[in-house]
Amino acid sequence: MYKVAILTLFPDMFPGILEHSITGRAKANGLWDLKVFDIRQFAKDRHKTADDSVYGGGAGMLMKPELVAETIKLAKQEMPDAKVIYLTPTGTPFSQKKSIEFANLEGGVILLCGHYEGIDQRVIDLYVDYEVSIGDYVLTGGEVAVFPLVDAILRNVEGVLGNSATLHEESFDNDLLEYPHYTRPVEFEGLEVPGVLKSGNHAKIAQWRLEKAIEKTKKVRPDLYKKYLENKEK
Ligand code: 6GU
Repeated sequence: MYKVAILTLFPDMFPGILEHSITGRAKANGLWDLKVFDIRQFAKDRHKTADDSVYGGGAGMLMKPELVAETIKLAKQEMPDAKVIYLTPTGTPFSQKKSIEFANLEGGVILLCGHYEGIDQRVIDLYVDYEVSIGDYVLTGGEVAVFPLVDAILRNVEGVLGNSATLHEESFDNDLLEYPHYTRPVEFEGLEVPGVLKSGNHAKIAQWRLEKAIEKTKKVRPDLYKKYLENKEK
């Protein structure tokens, strides 16, 4: 069973969407497990303060380091071999490749959701194994980012997708976006299904799909297309 721990100031947000659809079914089937840890539980004062001001001045607050550290230590008691991943806009970009790497972590993942301006650097230095961002935009907190991150990881966990989809080619394999898909009817609002897809000629279909994948990638993701060309030469 793949183990996920989420460390957050907003435990009520979970399991949320992870309880639905494919990830929800996989959880019900015992393929993965979620434990949510409330960082605020370690707050000492009557107001349960979880933030503090930043040394050197400036706007914004930081999560109190001792609360974050205590929560990580508690999660590690249950998952001693897990890696700690801190979700922050200043992290390494998350990717399909990273999602596979994280899915293969035997000890599971402890996901730390950042809030306010983030966390004290010493907590990162002492406890964090990976810092990841889900894209070049700023979210209100790591909780929002942890849903797509966990979903993308779980797709790579044995059994989650069922056997039908596992060996299926998909976007970001070999640095190409996927080709377009069609279903019935043959004609829809004046547009026809490309003839080759109805030909039954599997070599021709594969060739057409590759061409379309290249065309699409070149148009919407020139950066990825460049990578594809570079890797193809090797
Ligand atoms: Cl992981 N957290 C926040 N707060 N903003 C982000 C992000 C994470 N990834 C992109 N933007």
